[in-house]
Amino acid sequence: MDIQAKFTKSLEMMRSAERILIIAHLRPDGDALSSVAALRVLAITAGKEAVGFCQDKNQALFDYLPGFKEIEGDFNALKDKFGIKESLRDYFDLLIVADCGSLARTAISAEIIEFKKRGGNIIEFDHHPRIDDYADLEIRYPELSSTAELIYNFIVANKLSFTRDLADCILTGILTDTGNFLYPSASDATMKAASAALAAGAHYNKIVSYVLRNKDMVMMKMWGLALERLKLNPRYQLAFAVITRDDIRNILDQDNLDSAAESDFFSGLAGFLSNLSGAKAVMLLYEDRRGLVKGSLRSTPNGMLVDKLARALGGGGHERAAGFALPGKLELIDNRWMLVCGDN
Ligand SMILES: [Mn+2]
Repeated sequence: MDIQAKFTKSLEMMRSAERILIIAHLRPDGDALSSVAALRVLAITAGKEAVGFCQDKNQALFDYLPGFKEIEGDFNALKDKFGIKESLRDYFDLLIVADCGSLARTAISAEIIEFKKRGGNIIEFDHHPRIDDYADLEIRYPELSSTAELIYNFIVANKLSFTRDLADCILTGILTDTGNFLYPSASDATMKAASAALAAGAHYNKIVSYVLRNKDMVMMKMWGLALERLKLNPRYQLAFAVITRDDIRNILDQDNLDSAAESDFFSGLAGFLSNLSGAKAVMLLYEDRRGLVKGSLRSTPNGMLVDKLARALGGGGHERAAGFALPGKLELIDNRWMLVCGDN
């Protein structure tokens, strides 16, 4: 199915539903909250009952988004409110999952699988690479900057009215996931979506200041550590930073967090590091919780193209943003970081 057909079909599915639950990832960021807020506005405009949900939503983040207060942040409270005893299917007939990457990041994967078993429909809107395959209609475009940009494309493709409320959502999601247009994920199409949002009256100053301000504490600490570790290899003009499993555990322990959301902390970090002058590319290396060493490569402006290096290491990506994952560990040997590959 091509993209236009997917957008048409998803709108048809929304229109033929009655009660829609819209879910984004736990500990939601600006793109997750904006996606839920925008889809909720679109569903309500289509005459539907629409409920938004993000587990552990922070009440202070992005509170200007339309319907922000109505987005549920606690699954048990949501169940009580809608009298859900056995399954989400007791009340809802359509689920829309946005910006989640994996099913686990919804915080309610078992409930979603149960909903599907009982004949409920699921649409997925996402810009992360696919991890789980469960949606009846999957609209996934990893090349897009943000789920908000994807929803903007949905609005345009279906010729829906792009109101000021929707424009606030779209601009918030784009600015969050591109670090205010600093990361290479911001393409010319991203800029066009953002400028359409401005033309539709999005509150630019307010949104920029929220996006700059609302950095999560754990994310700040990870970024601080990466900046402290940043080194430049003068021979290749390659800057790099190394974060080990122990480092990550230390930071997560201080804030009592499990590691489910840690990929969020690193998304954007390599892009931010690529602002370093004097380097042609940056490489962020970290040990993930499954025993993989992950490498994120970003080209600096006028820098080297990084996709070849990523591919040589078994990964892939674009010329200016690429990555790889290898089983192994990062070890400091004779004051040099080595990637020691495992045999699994
Ligand atoms: Mn996102």
